[in-house]
Amino acid sequence: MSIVQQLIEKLQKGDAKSVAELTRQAIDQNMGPKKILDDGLLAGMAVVGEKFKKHEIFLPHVLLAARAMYAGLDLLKPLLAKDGIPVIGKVVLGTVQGDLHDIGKNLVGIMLKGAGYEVIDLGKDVPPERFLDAAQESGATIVGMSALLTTTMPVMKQVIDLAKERDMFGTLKFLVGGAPLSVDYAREIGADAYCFDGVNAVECVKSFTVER
Ligand code: B1M
Repeated sequence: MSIVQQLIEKLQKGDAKSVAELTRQAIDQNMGPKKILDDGLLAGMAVVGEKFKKHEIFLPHVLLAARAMYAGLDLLKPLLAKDGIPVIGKVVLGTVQGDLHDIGKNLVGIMLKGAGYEVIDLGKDVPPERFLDAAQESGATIVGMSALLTTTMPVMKQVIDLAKERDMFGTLKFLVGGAPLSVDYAREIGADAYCFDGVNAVECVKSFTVER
């Protein structure tokens, strides 16, 4: 079995130690970091995402797989930068105030980083002004917000309204996601895109499918 196939298998099993070892081996064999990422780690995560969607695996498996992915990604990060994968944009990312669900947001962050974006991850329970301050400080042009609770969804609108007040609305693109959201809700609050998963978030960031 090739190293990338082994990576895909071990990542699915959430075996962080083996994923780190295999990633190290692949690096030592001069496999390019982009190939290790795309054909190994991201391919493994894509299988995990599909299985999770079909209820073939459950949340603890997703968490373990994500941890294994980080074990490999940590080794690749410096090489990816050296390999000249250009930072194609900066994204401020966080779970909105009052909401402690950060697993989906973290997966989105991984996918965006893998696609070449610099991610400024503000964590969870992030107050509205923090999103905008971070964008201003970092020069990011994209703000990504996650919410998993119907009670915290309205915080996204508060962020966008605050951007309008601060005259930042025209210069920022707002990307929203999380299980209770929808395209209609994204439109209603003035967001530029609603994304249903990490892969889709990358596509959304690239194309911004929801029109204002
Ligand atoms: Co809570 N929880 N939870 N929870 N929790 C839900 C969300 C819930 C649906 C469970 C249920 O009742 N069936 C329900 C919400 C109901 C609602 O409002 N609609 C709920 C509740 C009610 C609560 C509490 C209020 C429970 C209580 O205390 N009574 C409480 C609230 C705490 C708070 O946030 N203030 C609570 C707490 C928790 C834990 C802390 C125990 C834990 C979170 C741990 C953590 O995140 N570190 C937790 C969990 C794990 C869940 C479930 C089981 C799983 C969520 C998850 O991580 N899914 C969830 C039930 C469920 O969804 N089946 C539930 C996996 C993750 C990969 O998917 O987050 O959807 P998801 O992310 C996806 C997409 O949505 C999308 O991409 C991701 C990858 O595919 N996406 C984005 C997400 N963000 C995006 C951003 C983007 C783009 C795409 O761009 C920026």
